[in-house]
Amino acid sequence: MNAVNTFSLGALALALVACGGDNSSNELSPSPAPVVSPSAEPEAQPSAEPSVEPSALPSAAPSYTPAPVPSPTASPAPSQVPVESPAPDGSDGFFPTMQGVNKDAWFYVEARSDEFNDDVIDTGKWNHNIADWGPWSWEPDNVWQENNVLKIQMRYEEHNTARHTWAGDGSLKDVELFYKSGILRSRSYQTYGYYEARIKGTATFPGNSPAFWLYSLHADVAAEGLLPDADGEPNYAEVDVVELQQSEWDFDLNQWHGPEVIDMNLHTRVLENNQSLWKRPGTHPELTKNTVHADFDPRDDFHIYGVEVGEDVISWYLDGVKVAEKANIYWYLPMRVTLSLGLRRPHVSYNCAGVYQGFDRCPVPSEATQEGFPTVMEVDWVRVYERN
Ligand SMILES: [Ca+2]
Repeated sequence: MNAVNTFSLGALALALVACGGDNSSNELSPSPAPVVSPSAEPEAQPSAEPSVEPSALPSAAPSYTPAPVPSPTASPAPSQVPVESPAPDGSDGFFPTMQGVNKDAWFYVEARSDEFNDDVIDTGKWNHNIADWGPWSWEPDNVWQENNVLKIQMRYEEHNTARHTWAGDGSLKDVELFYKSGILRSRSYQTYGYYEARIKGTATFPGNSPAFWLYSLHADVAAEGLLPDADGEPNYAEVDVVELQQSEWDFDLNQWHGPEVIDMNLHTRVLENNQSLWKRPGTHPELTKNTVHADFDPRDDFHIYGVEVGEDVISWYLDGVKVAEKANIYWYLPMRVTLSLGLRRPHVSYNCAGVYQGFDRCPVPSEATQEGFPTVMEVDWVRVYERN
């Protein structure tokens, strides 16, 4: 059930991890191939990492190789897209920002939407105090609202944490980490609907990934009576509305992706022969992977990133224009609406050795730097809808 696929390219051994989360399940379950991992809400057990650590944040970082530095020229010229949001102003209600939308078909879901125009986070609606996921260390003070936007910051801060290894004896090790970041997750869940957010990326690239995504918690799946009891049924669902600035490896061009490359992927774990197996972009691209090349640099301006999760089809939108689509085979579980800033190469590796031996992912002390940090992503609003 390993999410790590190893591609050998001559002398280059690039371990491509679909999207970072996969390994998480291992972190709590050191034993080989757990069936359905016993899971707990992260905040319920602060000492433990989530059994199914979602993946959007950690993403497909090719693990450590002599990294060609992404050429600055790869970034397209600043976008010509108007900064002005094409979204409705709210005077007659909010509707999905999609071309040709039928307003009669949708209603706005206040419980999972926010304009972020107040000075404080609505903690009745959102949880921003979530237990750490290994090298992704969440701190509530890295998330705040200011000037009508939500800000999520990643900062350089050396700290130590105790983590269970997932390979070998599963022992608890005290390890040094270098960055702390922030996350905001809805307290309620939804499955089908339209989800969109107006986001500006971080100035720093590469090294971090602003993400807007939906993922299922074990407790919610259980509460809905949707835990799998037959082969082919999922026990985890994740829809990445968008992951920006991931800087993954382009196998066609033999270089790292520039900041204009946007990922809109799916992740799931499906019961097969009594094992819960990952299906992710690295292993199942036809099922889960969308790579979109924008004609703008997401660091320069706000843009609207959206997805419609339908019963048969999942469709992704960029500034109201449909840019990708997948069949919806497994994504029918309840999911939480999430915004976060995840660590990326060169600050995280999937080839862990030395003091980090036994972990599926680990920091890279030789690359740790304060330069470029703190760095901040901004979210003007997040709006969620359901079909009438
Ligand atoms: Ca706002």
